[in-house]
Amino acid sequence: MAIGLFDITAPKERPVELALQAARRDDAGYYRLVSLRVEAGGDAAGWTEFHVAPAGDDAFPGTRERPFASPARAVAAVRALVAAGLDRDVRVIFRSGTYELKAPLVFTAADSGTAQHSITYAAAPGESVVLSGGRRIKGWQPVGNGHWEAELPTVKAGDWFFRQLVVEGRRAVRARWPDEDGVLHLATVSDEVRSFTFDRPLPGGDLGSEDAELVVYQNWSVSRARVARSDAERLTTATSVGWIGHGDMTTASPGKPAFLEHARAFLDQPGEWFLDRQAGRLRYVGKEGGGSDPCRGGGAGAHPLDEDHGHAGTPGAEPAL
Ligand SMILES: [Ca+2]
Repeated sequence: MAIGLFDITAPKERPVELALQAARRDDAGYYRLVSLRVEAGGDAAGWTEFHVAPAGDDAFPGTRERPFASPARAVAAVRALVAAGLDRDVRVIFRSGTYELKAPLVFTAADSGTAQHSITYAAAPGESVVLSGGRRIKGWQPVGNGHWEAELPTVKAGDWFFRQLVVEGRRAVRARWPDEDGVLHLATVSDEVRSFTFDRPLPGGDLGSEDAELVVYQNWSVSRARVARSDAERLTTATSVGWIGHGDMTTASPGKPAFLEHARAFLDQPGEWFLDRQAGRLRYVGKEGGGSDPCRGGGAGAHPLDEDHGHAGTPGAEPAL
């Protein structure tokens, strides 16, 4: 079934905006209207609107002309309306750009709309909005062989550790072995599914102190476990690998493909990275030609906000936005 997308907006000087959002072509060949929105804009039409823009200011009132700067400020403004009792719908409109969050955005019942009035957070029509939990990493230094390093005192202090690095808008590869064009295979697996041998010797000596992980491709899932210790012949993980007790389909077993991830010894391909927790040093292998080094790329962002902020909550307390 064909779906047509339209975005028709009246000129700014006219008070009414018309947006024909989607139309669907039925079997007879007619386009069927899915949703039609006619907006008069903000309070005049019976809803409250807040605007957020990267060039805004949290001291501003959050209007279209004087927008907030941060999503958190908008959430606080909405929360105040909820606390006072909603008497109309609320919309928060984000202008295009990347919003770097200093803390997770957490929504609770205190942010909720009601059965009568909704709360909507949305990008401005046709604009691209990114909410990023990344922290920009600065101070990259070349250390030879096309490698770059950045000192991260917060990592060394034990206050930060991350598993993702974004360079030039793309998720970089945690240093791995074998590289993406190959795998190794499990040869033997202990009864408790924590001790393994492979079809070839392992590099890197004892990987137990490097936050290395064993990744195993199961039949319809991928398992990973922290490496507790290893040598060239045998590797032991901190936990059992797979969904144990569910048969070979989901449990690491001889013959399954696997790879190792995150050790200094695996840094041999452009775009790979490794975070030395003890030293507080992040190392990145620059891409050939130098055009993609993290310095020239405008910095790299690691994403520390992947913690689970879900709330068990009480029944009926989930926010309705
Ligand atoms: Ca590698």
